[in-house]
Amino acid sequence: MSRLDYRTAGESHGAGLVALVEGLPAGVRVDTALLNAELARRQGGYGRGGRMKIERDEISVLSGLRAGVTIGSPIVLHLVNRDHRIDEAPAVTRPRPGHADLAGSLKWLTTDCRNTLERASARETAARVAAGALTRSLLDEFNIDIIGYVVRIGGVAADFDREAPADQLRAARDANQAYSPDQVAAERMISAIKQAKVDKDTLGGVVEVRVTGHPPGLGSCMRWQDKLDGRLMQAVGSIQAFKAVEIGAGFAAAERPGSAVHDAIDYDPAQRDQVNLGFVRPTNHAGGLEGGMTNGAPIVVRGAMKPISTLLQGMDSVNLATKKRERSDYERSDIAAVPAASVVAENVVAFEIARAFLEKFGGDTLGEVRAAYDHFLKSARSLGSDA
Ligand code: EPS
Repeated sequence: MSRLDYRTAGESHGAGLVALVEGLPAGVRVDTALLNAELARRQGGYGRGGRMKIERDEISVLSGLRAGVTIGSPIVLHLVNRDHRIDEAPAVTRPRPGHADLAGSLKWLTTDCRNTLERASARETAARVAAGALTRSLLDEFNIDIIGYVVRIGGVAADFDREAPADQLRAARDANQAYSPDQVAAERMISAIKQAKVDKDTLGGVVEVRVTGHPPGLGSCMRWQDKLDGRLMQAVGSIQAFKAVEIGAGFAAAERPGSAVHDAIDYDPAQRDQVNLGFVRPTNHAGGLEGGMTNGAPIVVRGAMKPISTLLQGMDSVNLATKKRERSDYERSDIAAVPAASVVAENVVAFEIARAFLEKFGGDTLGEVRAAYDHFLKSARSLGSDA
């Protein structure tokens, strides 16, 4: 039985993208409609450029399923690039500050940034969304819910009840093109993106992901590699253009005394049958993770995305062929991709939660996973004695 893992391949203007997923147990019915819905959401959101009018990301499953159900073999997910023109695409010799152009050209010893940008491009996130969305079919079996949304674009911040039920948050998020649960802020975010376009500029923002319904004990404090907070930070921090990741109170926790940061522990026997096993926390500054392990509270992860690095106005740069000062190259691009990035964040978090879930409850078949999960909850509930 292999550990749940995935790899991606594909260039932005190559023939297509592939995600190879290993380690899902046999017996999981895969909802390809859900995969396609997540891919469509990633293509959307206000601020996207012309490319998304060309592409129509629809998944083909090349292996790993029989009649829509996993059989334990590696699963290959394939997406076609309609804008396939990598061999004809022009050289890019004036690196765009903020993009991978300069660092990659120096690394791979070329004056043409295209080799790097083709892979560094956020097009690759479609494959990551496909892999993450695939694991939702497993997570759904255990009522684990994951939602990602936008909490800031540029200077506009959202304000809403984060503790609202996930379905309510999802309906509010899906009611606007900023993918933010705050409708008023969403309108202002869209205006800010429109203004950035007029200014030939771009905008970044902050996305947040909430996980609920998962049991305590995912991740481990025993090896640094297994700490789930660090793994979520890598999953989110490795999304193209992300520059910071916070869990729970994050950076704000460093400014407050311990008594105002740590979440008191209470026990409510009425909640014993819920996944928190009855252990109630009046606050959740820890973002659901203590010691690199889930503690039964919702997981809250935030990621900050810098503005898109391709500017219509260009920026000061240097032509790599001549070493002369010139404005950076312009490649067709998005003005803001923060809404799309919230979909990516949601699905990379899903993958990491599924991986941690299978580390604790893994088996070759879904039935074995369910038995391990039920056994754990039963044992955890019988710890100590109720007052
Ligand atoms: C990107 C540039 C644009 C974006 C692209 C990311 O692509 P193009 O150069 O073809 O216009 O649309 O994002 C995607 C293709 C996508 O699927 O998200 C870049 O340089 O990072």
